[in-house]
Amino acid sequence: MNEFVPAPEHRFTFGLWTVGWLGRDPFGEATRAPLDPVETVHRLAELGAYGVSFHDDDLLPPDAGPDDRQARIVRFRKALDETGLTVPMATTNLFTHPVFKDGAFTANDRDVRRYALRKTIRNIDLAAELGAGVYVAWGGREGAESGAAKDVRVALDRLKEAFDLLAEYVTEQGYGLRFAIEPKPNEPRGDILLPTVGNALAFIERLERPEMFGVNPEVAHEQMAGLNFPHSIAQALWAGKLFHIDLNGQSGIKYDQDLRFGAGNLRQDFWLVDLLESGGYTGPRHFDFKPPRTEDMDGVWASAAGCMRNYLVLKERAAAFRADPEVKAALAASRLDQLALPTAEDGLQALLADRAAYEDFDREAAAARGMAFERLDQLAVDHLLGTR
Ligand code: DIG
Ligand code: MN
Ligand code: MN
Repeated sequence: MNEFVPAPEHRFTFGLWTVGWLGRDPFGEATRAPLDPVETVHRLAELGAYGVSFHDDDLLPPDAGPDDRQARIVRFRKALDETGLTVPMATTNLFTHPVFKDGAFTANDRDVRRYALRKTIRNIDLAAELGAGVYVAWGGREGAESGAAKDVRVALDRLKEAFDLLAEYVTEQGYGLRFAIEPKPNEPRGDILLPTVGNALAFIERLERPEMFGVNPEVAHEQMAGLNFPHSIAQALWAGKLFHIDLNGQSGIKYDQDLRFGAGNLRQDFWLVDLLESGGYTGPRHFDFKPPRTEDMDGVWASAAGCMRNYLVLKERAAAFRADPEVKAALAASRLDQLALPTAEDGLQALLADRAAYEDFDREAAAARGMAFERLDQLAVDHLLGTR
């Protein structure tokens, strides 16, 4: 079957660190050799990707001298020019080096926090130079394993201070960059600050320039907390704060699996793609996944191709669901059109005076109505399974 062929118009992007993951985990050594970012750019272009994203350290060894740094940037830009791939997003590695063992922006040691800010600012300059529109901040080490080790209120003061400074810098430089905070509940810290989309949205509202900040939700991270990822995305969209997204797969409440997209909770993936394709999100469909350490390089590229194929299959299945006349009838039978009606567009006084809303309301009759959700959901399952 020749359909579901990825193309740049689909805006699929991958982190250099994903297909470049060496396969090292807490229980085993690397199973793959390092991947040259230039090869990654060419291979992803061949697969139909639109762009790549990177942490500073993925592209530039932290101790690279100025000449080496510049040569690597020139090689990377040449590959981008040759393939037409873009760099919509960049981010900072504030979690690998031991210096960040107690965090970066919320490390107890003030000098570590100042180093983390300067490391971030240095990569913001490169991100702007490469045309990125979004700068992601994943606070993987911002957190604690024990109660007295981190006064969370004070840590949030430091986190606010860091983001306010970064926003001040981007504004002063005139960069067209916005920030996307990426929540995660735990791992590698016992508990990570800003654990869910909800926490991040609430935090953003307390910043000095909240309009410069949105979220970068990741499928596996919300699902690790047992949450419904499409619901998290719906609230981010509702708040106008879905600035970026990390797509991957997760099967239940366990360690962060970072499976290829479509290999985890397929029902939530179906509703996610339905929402992304109808909810006005125009950003990259970014994959932040780890090809299992069982795979050789052929397996890595098959895994990357699978991310995009699964998205395109779900996109087609969701569109077919929405176009199905029986689905439209089933949505009406479940009164989704009524949900879209304001409850009291006639205002408070009219509501208080409306006897049908309380004094004459037939509660038993209303309670007796069936919602017809099962028939509606079975239609969705049939479309997901391709049996309609
Ligand atoms: C992990 O899910 C994090 C890091 O890989 C990176 O900082 C971020 C970018 O999408 N996701
Ligand atoms: Mn993850
Ligand atoms: Mn991620």
